[in-house]
Amino acid sequence: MTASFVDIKEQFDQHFHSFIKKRYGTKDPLSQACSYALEGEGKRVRPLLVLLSNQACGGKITEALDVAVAVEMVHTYSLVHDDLPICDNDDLRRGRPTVHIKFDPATALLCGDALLSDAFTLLTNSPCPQALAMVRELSLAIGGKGMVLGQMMDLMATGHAQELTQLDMIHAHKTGKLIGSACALGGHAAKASQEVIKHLRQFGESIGLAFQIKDDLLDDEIGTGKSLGKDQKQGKLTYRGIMSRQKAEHKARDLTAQAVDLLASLDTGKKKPLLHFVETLLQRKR
Ligand code: GRG
Repeated sequence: MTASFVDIKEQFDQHFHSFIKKRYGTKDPLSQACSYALEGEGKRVRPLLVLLSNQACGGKITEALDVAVAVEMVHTYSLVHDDLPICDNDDLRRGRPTVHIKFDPATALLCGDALLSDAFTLLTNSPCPQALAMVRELSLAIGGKGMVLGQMMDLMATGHAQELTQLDMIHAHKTGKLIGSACALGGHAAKASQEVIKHLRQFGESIGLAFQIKDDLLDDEIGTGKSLGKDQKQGKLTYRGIMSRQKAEHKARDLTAQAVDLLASLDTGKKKPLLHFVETLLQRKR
């Protein structure tokens, strides 16, 4: 039977909170910081994409829950580090003080490091050889050829004249790679074929770019939970900075349609909650 989005979200939340309690439930400052960072009210887009992609391939949710948690830990690490005074210097994240404000910058740095490493420990809970393939999938997506490279490209571009191809390249790495790997990891956990995993990765990368465009559109509106319009104020390249609202919305819609086409070979009923979720990402208000 195909589980609904609400069922999957409930199962993830339950698993996630019991993991946090078990792993970071002690009173030491590092565990407290990790627990605080993970418990912030995020949208959980990436872990839900793991679980929905896994279901779209006919996988069992019980075999993908730890994988989904690992992906949210990596995402959280990136936010904790990105908020630090040496990077974006943000004091608000997910509607409350950032980790370095609540604790201190050194603790925030170590909290990000711990979340990143612990995420890989969790991936190795999967049976071999999937565990190895998953470690490779995630590390390639977030390292020096993936998300971190995207962050570096963003830093180098800040304050300079910018164009669309450069912006696409930055966000394809900074946002798209992790989201692409989240979808691919759902396929790995379901023991899908290499061909299906490749299509899921490309699907997620396109969705990731569409997600970033939507994020930029929301950045000049109220209620995203981060400092309002901060990217634009810092001289950062944004889609809204170089194209009209209408064009940006059109681009996000085109990318999503292209992504959906990549999943043509998957069972219509099983992929329905995934496609519905992707549509809600385009319509989201935060
Ligand atoms: C090593 C110092 C150092 C920094 C690395 C790689 C990196 C930090 C940062 C890149 C991550 C980043 C901030 C990407 C932007 C992508 C994005 C749209 C983030 C917000 O994601 P949401 O909206 O957030 O899913 P929630 O809070 O809902 O999970």
